[in-house]
Amino acid sequence: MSVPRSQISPAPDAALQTYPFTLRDLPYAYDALEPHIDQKTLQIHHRNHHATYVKKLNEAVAKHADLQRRTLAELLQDLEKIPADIRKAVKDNGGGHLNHDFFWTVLTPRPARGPTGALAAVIEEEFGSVDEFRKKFSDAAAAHFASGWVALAADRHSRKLEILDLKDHEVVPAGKTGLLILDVWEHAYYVKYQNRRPEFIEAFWNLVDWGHAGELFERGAGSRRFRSRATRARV
Ligand code: MN3
Repeated sequence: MSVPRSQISPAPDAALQTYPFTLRDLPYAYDALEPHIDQKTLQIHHRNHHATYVKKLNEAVAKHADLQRRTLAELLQDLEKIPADIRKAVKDNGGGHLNHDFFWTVLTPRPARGPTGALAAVIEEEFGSVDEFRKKFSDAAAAHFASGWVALAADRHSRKLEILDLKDHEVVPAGKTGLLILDVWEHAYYVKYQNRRPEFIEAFWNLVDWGHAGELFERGAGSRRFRSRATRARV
C-alpha cells in the first residue's frame, strides 16, 4: 500500500492541481509532530490514506478526458456536472485529497501561541476569546459523529467566522475561506489515542500553525472588511 518515494513530488496547492493529481511531500518530517501526532500515524496517514485518495481520484478522472483540464477546486464545486459514473469517486477521493492537503499545512512543529493581528481580533469579537473559540471548535470535533472533519472558515458574504462540521470528505464550500481544519477520522489518531478522540483534539492545539491561518485570512477572506468591522466594534 505504501507509495514509492518517487511518486511523491512538489506540486501546487491541491485545489489548483489538474489531472494527474499528485501527493505533495509533507512540509516536515514524519517524526516532527511527536509526541502529539506520532510518526507511525503520520506516515500511514500521508503515504497510505492520503495517497490512496489521490490514486483513486486519478483512476476516476482518467475515464473522462474532458475533465482532465479542470482544477480539483473546479471539479468539486460543480459535482452535478460530473458524470454519474465517477461523481461519488470524485466527491470522496477529491475531497479527501483537498482536505488532507490543507490539513498538513495547518500543522507545524513550531507553532505560535495563538492567532495575532486581524484574525485574532475577529476571533475575539465573534467568540469572546481565543480560548472560547478553541473550546467551541474542540466540542464540535469531539461531538462529530463517525468520520469527518471540523473546520474554521470565514464566510465572504456574511463576513462571519464559522465552525463547519463536514461529513466524510465534504470540503469547505465555495464562498468560504478555510482557515483551520482537523481530521477526526479514526485513522488520524487511533494508533496512539485509540478511542480517546478528545486527547487527540487537545494535542492538535499544540501543533496549529496560526501564522498560516492568519495568512489565509488576510489573503482570501476579504479581511479588510472583517478588520474594519472588528475595529468598529472595538471603538
Ligand atoms: Mn485522514
